[in-house]
Formats: sequence, C-alpha cells, structure tokens
Amino acid sequence: MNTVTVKPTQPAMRDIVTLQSHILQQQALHPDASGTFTWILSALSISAKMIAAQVRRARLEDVLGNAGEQNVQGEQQQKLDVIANEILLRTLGAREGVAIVASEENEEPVILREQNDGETRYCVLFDPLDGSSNLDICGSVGTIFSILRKDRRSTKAEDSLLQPGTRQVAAGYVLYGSSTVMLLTLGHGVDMFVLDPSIGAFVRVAEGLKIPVKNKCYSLNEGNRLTLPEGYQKYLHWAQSNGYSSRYVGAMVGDVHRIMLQGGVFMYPPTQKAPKGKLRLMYEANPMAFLVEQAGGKALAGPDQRILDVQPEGIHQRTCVVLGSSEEVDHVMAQVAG
Ligand code: P6P
Repeated sequence: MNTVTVKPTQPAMRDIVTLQSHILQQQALHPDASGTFTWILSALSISAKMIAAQVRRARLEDVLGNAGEQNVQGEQQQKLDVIANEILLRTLGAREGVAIVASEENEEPVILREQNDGETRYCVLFDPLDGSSNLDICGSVGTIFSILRKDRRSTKAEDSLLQPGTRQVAAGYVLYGSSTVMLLTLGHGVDMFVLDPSIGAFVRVAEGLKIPVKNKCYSLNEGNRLTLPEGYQKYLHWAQSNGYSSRYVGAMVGDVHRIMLQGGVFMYPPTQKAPKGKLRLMYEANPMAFLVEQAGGKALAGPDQRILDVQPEGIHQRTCVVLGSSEEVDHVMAQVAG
C-alpha cells in the first residue's frame, strides 16, 4: 500500500514538547531511574507556575511591600519573598525524593526526611525570589534552584549540602519577566521553556542553548566603580574605550538571562560593602555557573578560580562572580590578573 506523506503547508512545524514530557524523555534515558528525580523537577515546575501567578497579580492583591521582617541576609523581606519560599517548601515537601531543602530565606536547612534506606535522595537549594526589590517597580525577578544528591553516608545536613558546584545534578532558573521563562540543565546542555498561561504548561522553545562567544556588553552595578579593586576599574576603562555598552537590571536572573541569549559578561566583584562579593555561592552562583558552563560560557569567582570548584564552608556564603561569554570573561580576567 502506498503511504501518503502529508507535507506541512507552512514552514516546518516543530514538535510541541512540554517541560513534563521533556523531563520524562530525559528519565527514559536512564532505564534504572525510579522517577524520584522527575517528581522533584515536577514540583519545581508547579512552584514556578504558582509563584508566577502571585507575581503577576502582586499589585492587584496588595502583596507588595515589606513583610516587616529581615531575612538571614539582614535584607528587608518582601511579602512575596515569604510567599514564594512557602510555595517551594510545601511543594518540595510533598516529594519523597527530597531529603533536605535550603533557602536564602531560611537561616537553617530544613530536614524533610531522614535517610533510613538505600534510596537516592536529593537536596534542593533555592533563592525563591531573586531580585525581589524589583517587585514594586515591575522589574525582573526570578527563582534560582540547584539540586545535589544527598550523601547517604552523612548524618549531618550540612555535610550533604556543602558540596562543590561540580556535584550538582541539575540547576535552573525561572525569570518572571515579560513572559515566564525557565532555563534548565540536567548536565547535558541547557534547554529553555516558556510558560503558556492559556494551557498552564511550560513549552520547550530551545534545546542545547549556547552563549555567543563574545558580545560587547558588560553588566555590573557601576555605583560601586570607585571602590572596586583596581583590576576591575581597569577593565571598565578598557571596555568603555572599546565601545562596550552597559546593561544592568539589578536582579541576577534578569542579567544572566540576557547573557545566556545575547552573550556578554555579568559580574559582581568584591566591593567595599561586600569584600567577598555579594552573591551567594550555593543557590545563586553555583546554579548560574552550571548553566553558563553547560552553554559553553565561563563562570569564575576570581582569576583561575572556577565557581563550580569552590568548596563551600557555609550554605549562605558569598562569592565574587564573573560569568558569561568565554572571550568576555577572558577580557575581564586579563585586566584583573594583569
Ligand atoms: P546590587 C538581588 O538582591 C541580588 O541578590 C542579585 O539578584 C543581584 O544581581 C544583586 O543582588 C544586585 O545587587 O548591590 O547591585 O543592588
């Protein structure tokens, strides 16, 4: 019997792959997978949709403004920080595979399940609402997450949490911007998904995303310029002498997302106020560094210091960050180490 080939009458149509089907496709590559990890990613997807709904209605529901308390970082907590944190704790808490969660909003990690069998369990670390000070001005905010395997031998939560970034099994972020976008890596490249509110699903829009190797754009808070270490001031002078533009939204997720798509370099160097850098290693720098490296970029904590190699000493420790296009990171380090 002759088979009839239906030629699409419009430009080649891509398959429609949701985040859920993408995760199941990835699980199918591991026949011995129990599905535990898949359920954790599913919880993060649900959390992202719930947080997006809150962020999009914030002004309407008067959820903006300060919660009146400070978090462990000594920063004024926004109401939505608290709500986003609760959403993540409650969705992840319902997943058998999650042993420990650590959040920017919680001084101590939360032990959800003790290890009493041979099951593989995971630690999930997150910044529930990065850049929340942008909320009142309707600016970019985001959720950043990192997943580690729990060390079965360890009895103390910190032992399982304080693993270098190279031990991450997954990382990603959700940007609540003009659309809700998730970038995710499971260690085999970076894929991008956009939330379609009409169906309530994240739809895959890019696979194997790669950062352009160069782009004349740098991103940092220039208000710190005069107190930056000399090498960074030399870099800024070099960049401005070579026609670079500057872009900075004040939320790491927004600034890094621009780097992931257009290239350039994002940095938070040592400053007078934050001599070791401001950004947190475990749930900001490490997940972003994993994504950047998986997309062919570089992510350093200083000259010849890969962020992912840093051995953590505390779950809230801070680090310097220089990440983005490989050539642009090299330009920064040429001045800093020079
Ligand atoms: P600054 C937001 O508070 C944050 O943690 C990151 O998202 C962002 O990149 C950085 O701090 C902005 O810090 O000092 O420029 O306001």
